[in-house]
Amino acid sequence: MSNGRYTENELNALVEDFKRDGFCVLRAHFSKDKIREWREAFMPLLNVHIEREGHKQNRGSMRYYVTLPFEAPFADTSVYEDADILHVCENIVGRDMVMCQLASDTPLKGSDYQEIHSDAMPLFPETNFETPTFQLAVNFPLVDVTEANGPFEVARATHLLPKAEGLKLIETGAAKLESIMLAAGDVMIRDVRGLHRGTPNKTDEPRPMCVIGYSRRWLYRPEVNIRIPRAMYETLSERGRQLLRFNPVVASLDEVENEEVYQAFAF
Ligand SMILES: O=C(O)CCC(=O)C(=O)O
Repeated sequence: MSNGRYTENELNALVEDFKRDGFCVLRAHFSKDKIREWREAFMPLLNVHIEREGHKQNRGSMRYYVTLPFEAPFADTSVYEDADILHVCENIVGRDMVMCQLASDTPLKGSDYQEIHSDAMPLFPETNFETPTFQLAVNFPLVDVTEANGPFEVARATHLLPKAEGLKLIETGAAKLESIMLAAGDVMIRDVRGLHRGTPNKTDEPRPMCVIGYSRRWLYRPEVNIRIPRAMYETLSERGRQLLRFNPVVASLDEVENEEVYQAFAF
């Protein structure tokens, strides 16, 4: 049960939006100050990533996927244990869900349209069958998204379709890619299979979009994990320990390999 901003009815409506469209949006959910704090901490990390391994262009031209370290300000219970977000997510992927990803996607000037894709491979590729939702991305931008800085585009109600069927709907115009205009503080919860793409950022400012992954407890994505420093682990709440239970606990973040392993991303 949430003790957040929304009533039970409003939360149920968000879950219904999600089930119908493959995503739902919580407007003005985080404070502008919180988002500013994250952005200020994020920009140096993006610069280090670009310096060290930017040549890999891991999400296409001038577009970068960067894992966020599980330390302040990103290891923030007011974000990853947010009552409303957890309520919606639990009602979709189960009370025993896990948090498996804390990262960011950032297009810069020179980025391009990505191919239309899903973020997960089919669970049963030998069949033409898609299951109910098993993996969620909770996305929130660290700047206001505008037409100019590369809005995320998604085709509504493609999350439960085999990819080829979804693509056909888009090709024939029966489904349309829509720009999701999120302001700093807005949050989108989406099924990672909803067909989507990144669009070009034509401005001089990066457009970081954070992603927190929550998934069914049995899902294993070797491309993502959250390394939890031992000292941080000791401070986690009971709910935090439960959510993060399958992630590695490490002595210190200085000792872990920081190279991004999540390179193949479009399924
Ligand atoms: O950042 C975006 O707008 C979309 C990025 C994306 O879909 C991806 O890299 O898989």
